[in-house]
Amino acid sequence: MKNDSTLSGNDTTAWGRRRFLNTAALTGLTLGAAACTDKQPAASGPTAAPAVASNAAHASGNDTHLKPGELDTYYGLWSGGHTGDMRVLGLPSGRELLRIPCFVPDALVGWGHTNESKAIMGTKPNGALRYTVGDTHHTHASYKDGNYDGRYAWINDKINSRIARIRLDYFICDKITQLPNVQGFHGIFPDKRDPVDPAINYTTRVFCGGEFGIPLPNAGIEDADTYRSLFSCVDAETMEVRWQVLIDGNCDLVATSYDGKLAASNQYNTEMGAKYEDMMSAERDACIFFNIARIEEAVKAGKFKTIGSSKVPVVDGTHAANKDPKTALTAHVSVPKNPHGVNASPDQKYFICAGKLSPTATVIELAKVLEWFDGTREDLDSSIVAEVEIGLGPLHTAFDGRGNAYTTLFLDSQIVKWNVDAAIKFHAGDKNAKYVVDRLDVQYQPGHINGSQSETVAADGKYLAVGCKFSKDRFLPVGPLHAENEQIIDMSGEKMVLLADHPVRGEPHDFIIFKRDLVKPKQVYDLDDFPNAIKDPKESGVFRNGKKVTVKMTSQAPAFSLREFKVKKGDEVTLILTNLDKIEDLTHGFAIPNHDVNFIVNPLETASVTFTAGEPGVYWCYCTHFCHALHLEMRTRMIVEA
Ligand code: CUK
Ligand code: CUA
Ligand code: CA
Repeated sequence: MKNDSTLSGNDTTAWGRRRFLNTAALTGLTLGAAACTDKQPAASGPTAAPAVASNAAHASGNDTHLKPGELDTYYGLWSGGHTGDMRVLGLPSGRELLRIPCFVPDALVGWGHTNESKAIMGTKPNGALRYTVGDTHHTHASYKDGNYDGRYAWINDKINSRIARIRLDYFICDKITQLPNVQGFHGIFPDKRDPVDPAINYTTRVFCGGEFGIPLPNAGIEDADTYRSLFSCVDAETMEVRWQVLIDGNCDLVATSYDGKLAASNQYNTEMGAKYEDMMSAERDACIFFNIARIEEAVKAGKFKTIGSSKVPVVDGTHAANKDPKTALTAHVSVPKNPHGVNASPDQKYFICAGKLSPTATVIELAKVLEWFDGTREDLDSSIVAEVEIGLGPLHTAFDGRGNAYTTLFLDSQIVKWNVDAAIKFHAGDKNAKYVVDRLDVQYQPGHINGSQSETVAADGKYLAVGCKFSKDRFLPVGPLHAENEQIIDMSGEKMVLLADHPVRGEPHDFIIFKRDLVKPKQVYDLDDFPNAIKDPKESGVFRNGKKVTVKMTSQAPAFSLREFKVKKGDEVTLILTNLDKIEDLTHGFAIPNHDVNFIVNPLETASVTFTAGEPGVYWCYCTHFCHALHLEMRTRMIVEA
């Protein structure tokens, strides 16, 4: 079935024996990973095709090779994975433009070192950072009228259940919130409008899926059968947790409807197993739907409890409490075997769950789920309008705005392009409906996929990016840790065309791609944004209050306002630096030898650090960011006296 675009929906015999991934197929999955050591690429063994072979011949002319000085037409926001940051890419070139630190300290910016960033990241009573590791998976941006509005993006930290907000005017993280009573916060998705108030046609909530069940409250070791997880709603503006929903099973990825009424999460562990064998014991799991308006009514009516020391209202979304559709807060649509990924189609009608351990994609019609909540549809599972076989190990789905879905097949190392309407017809009994349009081998083992503007009403079907977990032979070997392979695909034609490979540091997971004119980045700060700004170099100086010393300084190329400053050994020194240069791109740095201090100040930015003055001596504080012909001369002396 490799790259066999002739294999269509009615070709069921080819699929029969692969209907479900059982123990044997799971062995295949293990082999897939082990196959990295072989010459042969994993699982289904696609051969490495020449990367850009057919590009020149392709009619669309989509080209990833920009001329020097030429700008990209799209932004990509990429999750940074283990580095705990968000990466900003230009597309279609795939050039990395920026890393925005969030959850993990960053040496360029001084993130996790400046007082301002520490306040956002959170500290222990002794002033040290609460966490220095992160694991980001999913990033999504704020919406207005079904398209990105360029205000915010959000990103999750799976390890410590934190959500970070990125301001898309300055491309900085400005708030981080930790979700109470959640472990393994995985899926994240903003709502697209308010379910009740039509005037609120933009994002005001961000939904967060809790993946790991834990004792609630998490005190002592209890029987794993009693573990539960929570679905959380965070206020997009205040970043406070508004409410949580207690559920059976788990949450994984999250999707939201365009009308604001529904959010959903795929559930792979409806068994509530504590071991993987248990987690895959059932043939079907679920996609859980949350009725947002009803949940908020229940919270308003006081129908909630709280857990442990958290004050966040928790409503009951478990099966037992939600049997009556007319009052139910949640609904569970049956989906085959350990689904991974749930994605909202840009025509606003469907959510698509990928099967992972089943070779199928399940198409759920949202209007029918709403009918169940209204009491006019008895059988909730009849909201499934298609459940079609697409290939082995389906994970995530993107869209082109022309009715086609593009799903990654982890085990087959392929992207399958399939037509949603044709799949619905096939499911309804028209065995001549050919829903598989094209297949493309990718290198190798793809996870997330996304198209330009894919998860908006403005899906434009130009570029597709796919995050391949294994790169194997695609790049120069650099020891045991391979780069991952992010591939760019031209999706504008009937057939997909692979345009380029890009090595990336692991492990990005998810990303979004949107038109460049949707954001209006600012390149110079406003002095008034910083309450501690030193607006005039004349305010500079050393101000002592017992053992606490404040050093106020400004920078203007090629000098700091203080050419030297004196402190005493053991002083608690807070140094405040305002960059009074207001020219675009004129950033200064500030490093103090042997004091673990290094940070930058962008044009008209103020940042501060607090440290203890060390052994008596002279310490040359220098500018670490090339700013001027006299950059190397841009220094000041910290004189530490006994
Ligand atoms: S999960 Cu990584 S490939 Cu965290 Cu979005 Cu599917
Ligand atoms: Cu200032 Cu370099
Ligand atoms: Ca399962």
